[in-house]
Amino acid sequence: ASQPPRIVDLIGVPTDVGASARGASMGPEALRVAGIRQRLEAHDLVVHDLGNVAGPANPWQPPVDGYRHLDEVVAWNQLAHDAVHASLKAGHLPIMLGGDHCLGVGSISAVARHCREVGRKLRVLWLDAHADFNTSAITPSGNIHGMPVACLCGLGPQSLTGMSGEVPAIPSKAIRQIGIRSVDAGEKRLVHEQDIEVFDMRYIDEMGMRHAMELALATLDDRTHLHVSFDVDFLDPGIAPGVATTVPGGPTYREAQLCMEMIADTGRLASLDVVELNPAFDLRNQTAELAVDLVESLFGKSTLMRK
Ligand code: NNH
Ligand code: MN
Ligand code: MN
Ligand code: MN
Repeated sequence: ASQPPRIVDLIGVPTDVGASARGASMGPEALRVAGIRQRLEAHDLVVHDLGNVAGPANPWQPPVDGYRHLDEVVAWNQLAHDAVHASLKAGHLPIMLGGDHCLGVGSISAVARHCREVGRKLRVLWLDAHADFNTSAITPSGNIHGMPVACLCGLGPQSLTGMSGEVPAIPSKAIRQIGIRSVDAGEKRLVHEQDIEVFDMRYIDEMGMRHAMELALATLDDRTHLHVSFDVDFLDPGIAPGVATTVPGGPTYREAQLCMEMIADTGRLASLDVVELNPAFDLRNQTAELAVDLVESLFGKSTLMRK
């Protein structure tokens, strides 16, 4: 089997329609200002910055039937889906610069479709403080950024669940969630029902990030496409204040670095989302700079020991 592609496509998807705080739409530009392109180029990657896709404005409305801005979320996800799929089809490695995490539906359904087309297995690592497994019936907010994993597993509106051409887009057993520490009551029941493999903060406290990642990355082989969906609120708010939905008690700087380095060591990373960065909450772009630092580690930044 082939090595992962070394041409990286940066795809900006400036949304905040899936959230109830404005500002994640400024995420792509903040990541560019923090030097994401240059930092990747320093690792012998060829970087194509494709700019931002252009979708509908945020109508800033309350939820309807359990969904806030469903039409706009579908439109933006279709754009994300098409851009990510085109990048994969070209043999490139797409990095989707969000935008809020509703975009995980478009991005990962494109990855799932691509994997079906080329006969690869899929592993999705969901790095997040939240499980993102709500449905319209149980959501406390109506915010679709709290629903993408459920949608990918076939629970949600057809306009989102069907985007890859098959429902569910991915089997729940393809998913590993890491860093979870905020799960709503109804959501918790669904995560158990779907048997999602979760390495929550309690697990990381007791067993360590190293052991969690060893298990999350177990059984990858050279036919596996590894996708990382990196919600920046995964990180402890003390080091990453630039998100709208901070939850205390997240991974430290070193734990986050180890997580990324262990992913890099697999050599299987083939697509990435960086989402929920919200410059309106950030301090002097520090969270964007940290996210870029961690992305660099995902692509193999390492100390002398492992060079
Ligand atoms: N669980 C909450 C909700 O569904 C919060 C989701 N917010 C996130 N998810 N940032 O990653 O509204
Ligand atoms: Mn999320
Ligand atoms: Mn989150
Ligand atoms: Mn280096």
